[in-house]
Amino acid sequence: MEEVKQNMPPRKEESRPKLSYFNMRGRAEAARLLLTDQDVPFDDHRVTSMDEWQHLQAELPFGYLPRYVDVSVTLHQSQAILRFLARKHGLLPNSATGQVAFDEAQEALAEAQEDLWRFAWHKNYKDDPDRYASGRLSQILGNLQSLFSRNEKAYWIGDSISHVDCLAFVLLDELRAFFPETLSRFEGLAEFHDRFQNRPRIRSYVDSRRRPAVFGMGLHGPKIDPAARLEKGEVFENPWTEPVRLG
Ligand SMILES: N[C@@H](CCC(=O)N[C@@H](CS)C(=O)NCC(=O)O)C(=O)O
Repeated sequence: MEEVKQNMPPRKEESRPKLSYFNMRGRAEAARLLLTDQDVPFDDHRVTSMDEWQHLQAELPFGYLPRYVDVSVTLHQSQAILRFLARKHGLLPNSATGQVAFDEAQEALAEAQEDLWRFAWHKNYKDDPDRYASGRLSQILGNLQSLFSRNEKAYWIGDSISHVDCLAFVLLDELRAFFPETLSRFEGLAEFHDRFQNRPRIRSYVDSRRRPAVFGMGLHGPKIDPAARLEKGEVFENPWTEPVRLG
């Protein structure tokens, strides 16, 4: 029985990776972008109800999404998923020393992302966004711009696209939506954002309705992309609240 199974080609749905998350960009978006840019078909599974979430959560080792499953691995933790995808699709150099610059940049970007997301959970955060923009956010972006300009290329690290570029785009794109003036002061980062967005497969994803309209959740509910093309009556279905009307 086993032998027969080994000689059979994998069924199509088995060979297709599955990325599970919610109907938001959040911690899954960089992986979605990487798979999209590399032209890898995948099942973009989005949990939209409490019932489904409770069942799935019981299977998860850390109780959180995203989860990535393919024929060889089942993986949790968004940064580990990204690194795995980069290795699997040949976007990382082989040597340990060649990889450290990617790791350093990935960690710096992930830290910046966490900071931005935490900001949206601060009490009264909507009252004084300028203080965050001109203080902490500008300091973070200054450091990131120095890191980016060290490479003197179109990419964050190395000579071609990597998971680090996908992660950077997710961060900068949320800034494009909520802190456009701050982003425009960091010209190198703003140019990177526009260049990345114009990669053909990324462009068609960004312009499509497959892309979630919601960045993530904050204290006041879903953070909606002001540039999203919403249909009249469109709702954001999620496990935590009643469906939220977007359009
Ligand atoms: N360190 C984890 C954190 C994962 C995480 O916090 N996931 C959140 C969504 S962003 C989640 O699953 N929340 C579900 C809930 O709390 O009900 C990662 O980066 O993957």
